[in-house]
Amino acid sequence: MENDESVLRRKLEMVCGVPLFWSIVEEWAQVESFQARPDDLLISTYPKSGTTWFSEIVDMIYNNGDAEKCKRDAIYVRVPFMELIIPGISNGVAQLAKMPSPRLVKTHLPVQLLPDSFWENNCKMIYVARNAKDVAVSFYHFDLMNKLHPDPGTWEQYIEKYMAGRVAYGSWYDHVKGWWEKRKDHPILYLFYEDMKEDPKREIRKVMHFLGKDLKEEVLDRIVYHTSFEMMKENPTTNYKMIPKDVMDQSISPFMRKGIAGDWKNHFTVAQNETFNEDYERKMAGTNLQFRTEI
Ligand code: PPS
Repeated sequence: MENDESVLRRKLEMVCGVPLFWSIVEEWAQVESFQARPDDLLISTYPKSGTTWFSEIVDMIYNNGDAEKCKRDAIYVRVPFMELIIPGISNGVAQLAKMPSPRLVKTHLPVQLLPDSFWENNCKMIYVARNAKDVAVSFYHFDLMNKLHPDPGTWEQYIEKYMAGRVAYGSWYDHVKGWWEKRKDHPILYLFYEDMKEDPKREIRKVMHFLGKDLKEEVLDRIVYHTSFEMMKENPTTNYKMIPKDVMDQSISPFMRKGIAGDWKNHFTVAQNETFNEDYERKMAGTNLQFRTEI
C-alpha cells in the first residue's frame, strides 16, 4: 500500500466524543449525509461482536441459502462498511451509492451517530451484541493485527483503555445500551452472539422472520452449516484473507480467531476480572440488558 506511514497506526480522532479512525472523522460530512433507502437492511454492532457472522447469514437468507452465490465476492463488498473511508483505498459511502437495492449495510456507529436518513426511511436494523469481556479479548487481538487502529499496547494497558472507552467506536457500555433503548421506538432486532453460539438455527429463524422471509428447513440447515466458524474460517470471502498483509497481518492473529463464548477466561487475571466486574456494575446499573459471559 502507498503511504503506509500516513494512513496506518494513527491515533483515533473524535466525533462528538466518540473516537474513530482518523479519516472517518476527516470525511465525517460524507458519512453524516449518507442516503439510506427504505429497503436497506442495517447490520449494526460494536466491533468484534459477530458482524461478519451475521452479515454472511443475512446474505445467505437473501440468496435462499445458495452458498455459491454468497461466494460471489468478499463479505465487505457484499455488505459494505458504510462509514469506513480510507483515502485512496476504500469509501463505504461511495461504494453503497453505486450498489443496487436491496442493500445490506454494515456499521459500528453508536446509535447517536447513525446518519438521520436511516431513521427517516424507517430502515430495518439488526443489532448484534456480545459480552463485554469476550469483545475486549477479540478487539485486543484484532488491534494487534489490524494496522488501521492504533497499537493496542499490552493486554494490561488495553483493558484499561477499553473500560474507559478509549478505543475505536468508544465505550462498549454506551454502545450496547444506546441501541437497546432505541429498539423501543424503531424496528431493531436485537440479538446476542452467545445465543447464536448456543442455537444458531433458532437465531437464524428469528432473523428470517424479521426479514419477512419463509425458508424451508433444509435451507435453514444449509445456512447453519455454511456459516459455522469452521466453514467461515476456510472461506476466502469471509476470512478477510483478501485484505493485504500490511493492513491486516493474520500471522499475528487470524481474523477468524477462536469464535467462542468465554475465551476471556484465558486472558483476564483474577484481579483484572474483579476490577472489570466492579466497573461493569457501575456502568450497566439501571439497564435491564443482560449478557452471558459463558454458555
Ligand atoms: S469486525 O471486524 O468488528 O467486523 O469483527 P466481527 O465480525 O464483528 O467479529 C469478529 C469475531 O467474530 C467471530 N466470528 C465467529 N464466531 C463464531 N462463528 C462464526 N461463524 C464467526 N464468524 C466470525 C470471530 O472469530 C471474531 O471473534 P474472536 O473471539 O476474535 O474469534
